Amino acid sequence: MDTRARFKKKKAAPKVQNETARVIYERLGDEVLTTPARVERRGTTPCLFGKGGTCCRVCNMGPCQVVEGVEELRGVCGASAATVVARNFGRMVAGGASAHSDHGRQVAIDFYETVHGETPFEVKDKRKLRVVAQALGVNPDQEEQALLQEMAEAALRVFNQQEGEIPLLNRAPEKRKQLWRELGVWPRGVDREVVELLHRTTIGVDQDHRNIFMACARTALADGWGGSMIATEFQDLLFGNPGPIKARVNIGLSVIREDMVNVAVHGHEPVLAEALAIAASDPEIVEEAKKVGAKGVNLAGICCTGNEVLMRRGIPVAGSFLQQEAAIATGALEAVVVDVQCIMQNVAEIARHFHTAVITTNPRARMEGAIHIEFDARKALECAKQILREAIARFPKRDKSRVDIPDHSVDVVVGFSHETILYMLGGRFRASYKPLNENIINGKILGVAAIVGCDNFRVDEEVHVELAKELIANNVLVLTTGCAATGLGRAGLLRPEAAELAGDSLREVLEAVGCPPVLHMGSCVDNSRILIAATEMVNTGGLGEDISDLPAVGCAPQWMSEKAITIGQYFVASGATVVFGPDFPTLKSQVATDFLFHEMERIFGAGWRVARKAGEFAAIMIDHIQAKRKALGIDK
Ligand code: CUV
Ligand code: SF4
Repeated sequence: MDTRARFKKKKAAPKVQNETARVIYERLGDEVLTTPARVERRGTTPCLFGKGGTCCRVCNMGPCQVVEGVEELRGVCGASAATVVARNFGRMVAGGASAHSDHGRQVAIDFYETVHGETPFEVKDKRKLRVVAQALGVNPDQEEQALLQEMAEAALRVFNQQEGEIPLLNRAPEKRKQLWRELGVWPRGVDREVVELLHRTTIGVDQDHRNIFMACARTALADGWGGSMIATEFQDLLFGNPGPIKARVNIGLSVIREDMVNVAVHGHEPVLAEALAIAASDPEIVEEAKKVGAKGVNLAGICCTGNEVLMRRGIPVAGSFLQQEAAIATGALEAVVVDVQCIMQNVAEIARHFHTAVITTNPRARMEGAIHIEFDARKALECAKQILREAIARFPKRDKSRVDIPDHSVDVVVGFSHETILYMLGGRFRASYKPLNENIINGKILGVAAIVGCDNFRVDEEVHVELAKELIANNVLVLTTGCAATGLGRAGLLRPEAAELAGDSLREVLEAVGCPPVLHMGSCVDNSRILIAATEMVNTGGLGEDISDLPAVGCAPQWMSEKAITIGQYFVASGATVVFGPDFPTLKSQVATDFLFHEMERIFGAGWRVARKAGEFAAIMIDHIQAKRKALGIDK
């Protein structure tokens, strides 16, 4: 057969994991190269050495492909597969920690500027001030202005401190703290740990995979209990602690409005979205939108920025990571405003085919084909208005014949910060985890599982949904963050009515308080809320003395970003076992993988696992919960 003819043969449409995106892409046809089409072109098998973690390119004698157990296939320098895998893993942990922490640092700077009167924001959540002050080692009993300033400085120190201990880890259970001290993994300062891990993984430095993985634990802890926790807590202080709120997720006519200027906010730092939300209701801006024939300016979120404003303001989420292209391809977005992280370069390519402006706002993240309007919290409203004006100017260019907004959006109830759970599940005891613990002890709730992390164009999105359904059917309460949360929202699992899918005893508990079976706790940095919730469960009593005693488990079934690996590592180092899938970046070294999966279990009381299908995830997670129940003597 003539090869050219084979090439010419029209390919079947690429497989699209997401129903809403599929509908939109279908109409797009071959007009533009979408991410699923790129997946298709590249084929289903990514580079094997890269995938399994045994491709080393940290020096110019390589890159070397290394094969475990074959002496002559070590790296040129003699590096073993375990070393190469650990180094690559370490660089992922450092990358992920740097992302969350650079975000956290920015929040700390915004807070600093705010308490010095330099931004239009103010400290909204005064109730939380004392708690956070104490966690940072700041004396809460002082005059408010002095307290705020001292807290701002203490927050910045979490990043640039060189010696000693990051104070926030003191929030952990006593036993865990002792363990961290004994193991020497209590992080000194975020920046120091990230730099040191990068140093240790260059050529010719740390060549003991165990030692590298312990450094990974230390750096990851600096993220979870440091950078990410600062991001969460100070965002709460500035923009309010999320409480239960009704909203909508997924592309639909109430999310992307036919009669309004639509602006999608995509990325991670809520300060930009908060400023846009304030500016969008400014009478001046509304007036300008009316002049071009729109009713006003409508905001919709994408990725974690979406989760932030969903949790605090009930602003709808148009989509998770998987839907960033689809949102534009509705033809009804005037602008996509981005800051940092998880913004695919292909977004600019899709936007080029529509009237949509891609607006970058952060000096760290520019993109070819985008307009750059730098956002500065000190001039937050001016910047936000300038951005919205850019969007308003595009509205007359919207081609109505190309607008197609599938009406797929779904009701959700979100806002389950640790404090919300405290009040909602607290029942008659008020603000206590006691009823939750009791329901776990008496077996009405089997245990708690977290489904977190990304969605991924190479994975079937149904994994999240099937897994969540199976867990709640087995009376496991599910917590969720990140893009997983958005996916579970699309499937209707964030509605209180979804309690009917839960097992009888879980259902009874949920219906008594009107809670959905899956609790949306926020963005990826808000995984730090899960650390606090877990600690609270330990301190409340009856479920052991450490996080590793809890009948609890985490997972990231569609992980994609390095950030997910860092999150997994800090969960494990904090005592919570995690299951990742559909693959894992160390699998080509049995030696290294054994350390993460088994040795860490002995050291930290928790380990990594890998699974592929929803059923495998559920089996591992439910088994784990049952084993912990047995150890606690509360199995029936
Ligand atoms: Ni930070 S990291 S795809 S947005 S969860 Fe979404 Fe969440 Fe992963 Fe990115
Ligand atoms: Fe190869 Fe060693 Fe250089 Fe890595 S550090 S690229 S294994 S020679």
